[in-house]
Amino acid sequence: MHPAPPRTVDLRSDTVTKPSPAMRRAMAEAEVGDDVYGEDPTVLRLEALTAELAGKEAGLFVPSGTMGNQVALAAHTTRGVEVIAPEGAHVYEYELGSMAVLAGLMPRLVPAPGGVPDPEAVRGAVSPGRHQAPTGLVVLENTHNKAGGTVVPLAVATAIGDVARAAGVPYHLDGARAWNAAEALGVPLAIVCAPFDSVSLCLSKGLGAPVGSVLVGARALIDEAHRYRKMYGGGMRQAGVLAAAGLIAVREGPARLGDDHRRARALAQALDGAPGVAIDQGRVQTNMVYLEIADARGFVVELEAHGVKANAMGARAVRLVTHLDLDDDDVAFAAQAVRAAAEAWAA
Ligand code: TLP
Repeated sequence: MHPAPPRTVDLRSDTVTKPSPAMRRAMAEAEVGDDVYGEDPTVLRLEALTAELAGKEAGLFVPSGTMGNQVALAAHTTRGVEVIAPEGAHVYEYELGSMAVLAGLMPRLVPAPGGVPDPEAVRGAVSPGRHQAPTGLVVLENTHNKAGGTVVPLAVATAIGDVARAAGVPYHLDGARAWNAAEALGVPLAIVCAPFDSVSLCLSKGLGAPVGSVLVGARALIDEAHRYRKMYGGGMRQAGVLAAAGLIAVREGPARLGDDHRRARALAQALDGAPGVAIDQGRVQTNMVYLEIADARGFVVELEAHGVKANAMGARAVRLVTHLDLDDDDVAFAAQAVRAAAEAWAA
């Protein structure tokens, strides 16, 4: 039996953050209307601002990153086509088969070492569609969650876009953490989004909003996605109470993502050489640290007993994520607690 840990630091995800007092105030005071009629001024402001920052024509506020991806996938395609995506993609691994269930789409995964597919592998995966399902869409993820929060280089994202264009199919970015990619690359968000026809951007991850994502793209695509948002149950009526927090997240969140990245690096370095744990330091590029360890689920239980909450992301992978609700002291505590858990585990 372990004694109770002195405190608990939650590193399960950057989704666990609580809205700030300023967000709660803005939510209470938000100007609202019925967003299904396009009449919520706060939602419209959030959509316009996010689209502008991403360098796209229009935006659509949706309840989650999953819905942002799924309305985009449906709006870009017809039933019975293939969607090319990198291995480990969230749209394949963690969206409960929704592309198949909701839109009749079939995923075709391409290898993506470190989260980065080879454009030639994407070219090779394009199906002409005589006896096979034709390719209908290419998807990329930046940063790539399951590969370690890794950043896809701009040249690769552009080259894959060229492949998609040559094949005559649209190109979607799961940009749940595109702002993290922009921070790591030292470029504005619009540069990360430039090669894509649509991008789903999450406000409820590193930016700290309690709820919501914005899908951005050309007006016609966003109009079609609006239809699917309603079909999928995402017509939220007086959603300005949520968009008000989202506006603060978009205005103030990106500037502090560098702190999360610095803390993830510090955590990874502090854990270097911990017994039984391997860390690919080269993949610690944004706000995630992946530990490779035998029996990830068992180790997560051990970690919790030492005061750290983490997620197992596979049989041998434990993910630690830095976020807005942590400070340097929390990260130092977590580093020491993870090391102690690894020592207890190895003993
Ligand atoms: N990812 C969650 C889990 O589902 C794994 C997390 O804690 O990281 N795209 C990417 C790349 C994501 O990481 C996530 C969330 C989503 C889409 C979906 O966002 P939500 O949870 O808002 O539907």
